[in-house]
Amino acid sequence: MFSFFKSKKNPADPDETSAKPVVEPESKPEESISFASKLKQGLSRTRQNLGKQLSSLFSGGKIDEELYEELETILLTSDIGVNATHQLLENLRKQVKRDALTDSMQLKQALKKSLIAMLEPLAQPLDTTTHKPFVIMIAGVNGVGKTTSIGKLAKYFQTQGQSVLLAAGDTFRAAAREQLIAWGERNNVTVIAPDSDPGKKSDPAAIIFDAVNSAKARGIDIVLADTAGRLTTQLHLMEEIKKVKRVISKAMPDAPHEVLLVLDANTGQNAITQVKAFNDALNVTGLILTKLDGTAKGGVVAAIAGQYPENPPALRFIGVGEGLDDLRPFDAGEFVEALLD
Ligand SMILES: Nc1nc2c(ncn2[C@@H]2O[C@H](COP(=O)(O)OP(=O)(O)OP(=O)(O)O)[C@@H](O)[C@H]2O)c(=O)[nH]1
Ligand SMILES: [Mg+2]
Repeated sequence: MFSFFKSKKNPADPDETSAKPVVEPESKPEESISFASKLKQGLSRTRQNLGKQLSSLFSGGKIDEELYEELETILLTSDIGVNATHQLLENLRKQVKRDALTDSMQLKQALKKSLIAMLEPLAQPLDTTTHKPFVIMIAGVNGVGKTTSIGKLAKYFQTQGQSVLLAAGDTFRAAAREQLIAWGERNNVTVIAPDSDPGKKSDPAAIIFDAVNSAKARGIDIVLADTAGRLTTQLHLMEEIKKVKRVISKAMPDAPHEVLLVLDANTGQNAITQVKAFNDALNVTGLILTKLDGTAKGGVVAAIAGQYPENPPALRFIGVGEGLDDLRPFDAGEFVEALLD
């Protein structure tokens, strides 16, 4: 059975490290547009596509089997997935019966209600006050938005009054170190990064181990640990990230306190495969869904919910752009409003 519960840690020896703190210049003010309107704008392609089909379907007339069948087709082609589509239809039929709905015009509100009911269990905010430092490990396939999300999270937690330290645990990609340092500079936070000498090989587990110890010494509230992107089929890299997690627990027994899997909304149904593989390897405790701006695949949120009706994963944050303010905790009502108008 699938589980989003936190794992028991296996001990492992921390490696030697060449980690160094990198200190911060000034941060720049960012212009802010309301997140709800960004989300709405971001989901406009999904909304237009889905909305147009739904409004012609819900334009009045009898609620019959033919209508349910058409609705099924529309939902399936919006990346909502088979499981979620069937759950939504079942819920809709119940509402139609219970409330004695007779006209298809009444179905839009009923569908919204079903969708909110389905997505609500995903909205489980992250409580970072249970440990100090609260260690968050970020994982996911290549290019999904891990490092960018760390930058945004650093800003988010700081606005909540928490101090943050970043660990540049992606020692694989040459530019990754600089990318994280740049996010650290924008947020005015310390980054623990490997030696910049390209001749020196550095170990991601060791960097993060050092970062956790450094955060303990400095009394920092939250450690955000970046990791290199990896495909779920690269088994040696999946083993490597398991080791990273084990080594973190050597620096602090309960850590990491949160394992966040980052998913790109554009991947559609493949996101489900990624959730399964990373959860098998790491016991994922939360998800971030990025790039909801400019995607026609916003329905993947429902697909995730539909996949685990008994044990819904925690969708902690959603990302709607590349700016510092473009990440927020997931809110089912806000999301459905943006998706369906
Ligand atoms: N439009 C948009 N772009 C995003 C979002 N999040 C990340 N990106 C972009 O996606 C690209 C990849 O982001 P990264 O943060 O480098 O992704 P990563 O997962 O760290 O990549 P690797 O470390 O190479 O695996 C960058 O160009 C980001 O600006 C988002 O919510 N919306
Ligand atoms: Mg990265």
